[in-house]
Amino acid sequence: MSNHHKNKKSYEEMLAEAKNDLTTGVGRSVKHESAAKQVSGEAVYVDDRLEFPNQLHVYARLSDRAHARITKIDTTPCYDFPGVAIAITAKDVPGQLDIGAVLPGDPLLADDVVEFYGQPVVAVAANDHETARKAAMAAVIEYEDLTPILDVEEALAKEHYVSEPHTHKRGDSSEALATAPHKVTGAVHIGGQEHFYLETQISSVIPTEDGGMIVYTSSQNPTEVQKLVAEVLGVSFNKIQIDMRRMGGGFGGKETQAAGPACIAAVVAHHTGRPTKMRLPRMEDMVMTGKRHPFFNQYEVGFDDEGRINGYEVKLAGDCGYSPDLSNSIVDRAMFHSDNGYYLGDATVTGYRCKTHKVSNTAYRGFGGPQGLIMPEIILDDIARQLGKDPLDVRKTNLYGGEGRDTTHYYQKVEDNALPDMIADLEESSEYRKRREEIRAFNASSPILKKGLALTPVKFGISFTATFLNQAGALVHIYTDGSIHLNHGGTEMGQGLNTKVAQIVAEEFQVDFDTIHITATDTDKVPNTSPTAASSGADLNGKAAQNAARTIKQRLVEFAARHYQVTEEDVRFQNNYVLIRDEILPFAEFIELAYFNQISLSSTGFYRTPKIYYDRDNARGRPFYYYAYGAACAEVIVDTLTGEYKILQADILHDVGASLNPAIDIGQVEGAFVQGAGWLTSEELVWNDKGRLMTSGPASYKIPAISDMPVKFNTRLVENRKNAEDTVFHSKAVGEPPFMLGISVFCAIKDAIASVSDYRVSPAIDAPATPERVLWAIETLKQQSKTEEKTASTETI
Ligand code: MTE
Ligand code: QUE
Ligand code: MOS
Repeated sequence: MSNHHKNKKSYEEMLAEAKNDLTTGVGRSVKHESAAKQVSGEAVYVDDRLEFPNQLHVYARLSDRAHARITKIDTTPCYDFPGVAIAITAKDVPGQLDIGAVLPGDPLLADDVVEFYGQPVVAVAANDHETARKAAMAAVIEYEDLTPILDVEEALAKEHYVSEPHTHKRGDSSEALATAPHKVTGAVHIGGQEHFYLETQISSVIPTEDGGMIVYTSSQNPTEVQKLVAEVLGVSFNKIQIDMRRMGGGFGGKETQAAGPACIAAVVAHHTGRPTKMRLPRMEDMVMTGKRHPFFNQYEVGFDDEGRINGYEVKLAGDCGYSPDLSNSIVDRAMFHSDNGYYLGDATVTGYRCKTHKVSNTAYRGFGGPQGLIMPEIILDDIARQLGKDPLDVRKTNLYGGEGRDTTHYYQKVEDNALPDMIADLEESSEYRKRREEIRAFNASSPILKKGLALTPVKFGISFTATFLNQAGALVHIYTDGSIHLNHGGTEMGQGLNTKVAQIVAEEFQVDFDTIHITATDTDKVPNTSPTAASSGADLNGKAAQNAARTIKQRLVEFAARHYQVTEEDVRFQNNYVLIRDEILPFAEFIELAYFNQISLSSTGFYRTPKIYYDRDNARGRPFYYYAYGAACAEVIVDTLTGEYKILQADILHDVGASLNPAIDIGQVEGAFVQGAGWLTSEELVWNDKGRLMTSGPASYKIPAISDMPVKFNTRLVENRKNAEDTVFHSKAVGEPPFMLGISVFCAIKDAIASVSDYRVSPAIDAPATPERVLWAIETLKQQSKTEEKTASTETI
């Protein structure tokens, strides 16, 4: 045995240390593995990598028509610029042109027709980015205009779809509506959202032997980038290696949209034999890449005197843009969440996937869920105003629970519903009732400034609804110094996935977090991975890594039992030590011993989610392994002369089961809430009548800033409520669910507006509720009140 363990501790010292708990394992607020490096600037993103000799930079020339036939492309003027290596069009793609994620429809470069303003047509590679840009702008592209459809309502009326409508149905909703004591009907536009990740889309490609490529990319879906790069080049998948260390934010925007730049760079590298990088400038990124789907939603809902819903008909029309991308699953998820946490009675929910000549919309935190989930919140507000009740009471009346009221409109049973307790808890801790009275009094005596309050819940289904995606793999090596190399199929986008998975492995081996080196996601290490999406990164990859660790651990236990002539139960891993009945060894020494005894110290791990299934044809099943829950209470103040507003206070209670890392989870909850509030308040996408995106930079597209944070922000995680299902350490997914807590801000703004009509009218307002829209909604209510007053005074004469 080696003798490099110099300052050997005594047996008693080691035993004393081993009695302590590990301080960096599961459930601890270990700091994000990249935090310090991100603050100091040492964290490496794709654009920070050292460039290679002969490196090329690519710029894409985009279509300036929403819908047109290409009649001419001439790239000869591009070559007038010194330093230009190549200008490519669709004709130069050696393999498959289409890079559609699920269904075809997304040509890498436009071929024959363009279908949105901003579609890449020509890509130019040069020695530097600026030369590539100038040369790309010199290409001659001529078009013959075709008629675009730019409006989702028009697409819906014309049945202009990217795929067929689909319905979830329980009971006879039309009969229920016909006999309902009361009804509300309405229609609302819900806006889309730009991802605004800090790092724009980027990929850097190096040609290798045998037609292969190494691709450094900022992608949530390395396996799909591998597949698509292989397909556009016409080579087998095993020639392509993807390396993805971290993203500067993804939010769903790098699930499918990262593939385009990677594939364009790969085609250039294929033709030139030179390393090639494609990084989108912010404006091009905003114009070229898909966003959250805007929706146009219509509803007709019947209810009783208590405000209890008994008939529910909702039509959800997603504006998919020009191609399918992930829209099938996204509109499905909107449909799955059009109940939020409420029992709907007889329900018909139909989803439409409308095709418009705009950029193809894609995944964004919540994946269509938010656009469906907001509907019952809008509807329950309408019901409350009509009945003159507090919206919170109407919400509580409709929660799942009680005899025959525990099954969703897609026939999944809601087990373990945390919402009644959580809402009661938050109602008390936020002093909802007291503040409701104070706000009524304030509004009665404040003619211009009006306050609003709303408490809204979230129930979000966890699992990919495309069931096969619920799988993950991992790879763990232990080296002879006891250090551990960890790799898994998930990707780090700031959400803390690597930190959590490392904590899980640390916990299994009972070693400090620092013992574990987290490495870049790499298709050569873990193959055939699912996108890091659907909030399931830690659930899936955490379990896979745990399984890999347990495989190695079991070998170590068997070895120790043999070697020391003890039973397996005598072998314990505890706080950086291995205890073997009366023996104790530091972890590293034990590993070295195992190595010399020819024990394999490397293993893969795999996990698939149990219990879930879904029959889409009959719209029935258990698509979700479990639900995550949350509730938020928001208070706002609105200036009725300008429509401007501020979030005065937000109180949040969120359920993450047994938290893997409370600090990271609270960060996710607060970040998601603010991002959700931004979606519904200041983030407005505007297109002109030619289909051109007018809000293509931070000057015209307003994401929340620090000054938009709630003045008082109280966030709590539910304590002592483990996930009832057998998830990794009984935790729950956290990434997306709290996004929809931002709906409380939208409802609070509507509450403040409703005060103008003494809460008798439910203001009709589209999302986002920008100051302009708020002002117009207030003006409309004021006009209505005036007309009513006049009528009333005429009557009394
Ligand atoms: N948090 C940060 N900081 N950056 C991100 O890009 N993406 C969100 C969420 N939280 C995101 C984030 C989205 S859309 C998802 S699906 C989850 O993180 C993905 O990670 P997870 O499954 O590991 O939670
Ligand atoms: C949630 C998600 C995704 C999803 C379903 C969800 C997601 C995603 C897909 C998907 C579906 C079919 C495919 C595919 C991906 O479904 O992110 O490659 O063939 O990519 O409920 O987040
Ligand atoms: Mo998140 S929208 O599932 O990437």
